[in-house]
Amino acid sequence: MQIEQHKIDEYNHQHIADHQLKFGFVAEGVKDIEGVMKKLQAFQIAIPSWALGTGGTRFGRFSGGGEPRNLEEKIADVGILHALNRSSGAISLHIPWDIPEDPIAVKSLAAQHGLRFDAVNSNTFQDQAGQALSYKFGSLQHTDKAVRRQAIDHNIEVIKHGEALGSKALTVWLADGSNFPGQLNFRNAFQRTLESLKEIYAALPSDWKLYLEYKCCEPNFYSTTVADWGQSLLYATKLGPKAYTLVDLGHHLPNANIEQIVSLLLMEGKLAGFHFNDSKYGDDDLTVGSINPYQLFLIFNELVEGMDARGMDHANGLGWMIDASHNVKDPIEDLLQSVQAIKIAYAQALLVDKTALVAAQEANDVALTQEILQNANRTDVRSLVAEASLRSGGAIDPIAVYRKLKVRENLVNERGLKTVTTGL
Ligand SMILES: [Mn+2]
Repeated sequence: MQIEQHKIDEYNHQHIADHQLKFGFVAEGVKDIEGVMKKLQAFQIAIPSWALGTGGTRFGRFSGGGEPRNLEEKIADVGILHALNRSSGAISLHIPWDIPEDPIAVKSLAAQHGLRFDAVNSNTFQDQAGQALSYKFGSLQHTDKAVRRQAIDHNIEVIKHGEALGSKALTVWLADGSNFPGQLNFRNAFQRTLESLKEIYAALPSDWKLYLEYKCCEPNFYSTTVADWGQSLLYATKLGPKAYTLVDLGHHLPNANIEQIVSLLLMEGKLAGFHFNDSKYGDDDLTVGSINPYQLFLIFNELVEGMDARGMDHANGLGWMIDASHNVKDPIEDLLQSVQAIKIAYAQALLVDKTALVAAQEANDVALTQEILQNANRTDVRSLVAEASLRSGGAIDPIAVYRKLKVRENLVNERGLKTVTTGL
């Protein structure tokens, strides 16, 4: 289904008075409200193709109804999201779960929904049906050169799919590592992985980037061959200027200071971008902002400060993507909540009084630095995010419209109750 613009406008019209009251109150305290609005409107977050189906755990999956059955229906779902919030204008494909059979048709379908294709993601963390060699003991790190060759070729094939759709980056996340002490020679694993990555890097088109994602543990429980930002940065530095470190919020050891990692990667010009999610225990893949919204704000504060220091465009300077699983919610509602949380944190970061903060930092006025940050963080910016959506043709309250228009019920009618999303 496609959401008709007049239905969004109708909802907005009914709630405009209340919205304007709230917006006017907050906007009055913002120095450059029009500048903030422009930045909020421009900021787009890519939706991964695997997030449109209900996620699960290794113990089970409880699917909802009306899940997209193919790539075309996944694009339609991102189209629904984008129509509602005007902030989800890109889709990130996972290969081989979503191989575009007819790239020209797929590209034009996406364009009809106002969507572009973000980074493409390869998959060497599982064996596909009919695959010649197994990734049981790793892919790019494997002791057997033939397995490494297969994994390299897969990544090059993913680049080709991405090229046909207009993507500009390849995201590599490796499950490679070891489950038990002694299983792996760490240096050999690193060197083999580096050699494999060099071949993939050499196949990148000139205007492409390689995003190397790290993860501290899981699925391997003893060591991971790209385990943390230091290791990812080491690979990225050895590979060259087109290689960058990708930060996934759920891929750190507990209590890691992610905002500091972000700050230093930005300083070095090696930050690729983000996979947004939230977690309490590990790689929980929960809705962005559902557990620790203050950390998200602190991360955005570093992002804004670091990007401004380098003169980068906030909307296009880095890759922004959600990577979450929402295993008991309607995926579309969950994604609307995630995008909302990201825009709230971004808006709050834009409100930080930078001049005052720098002065307080230089004067070692610790209490004042905290006051300045929390003053921005404690501002209720929801009406600013709503106004940005409204000005771009989206809904003041995307989830309310989604429910009012009974989108999920319509999707169940169209697709059926027991549909299964490819890849899950
Ligand atoms: Mn990720």
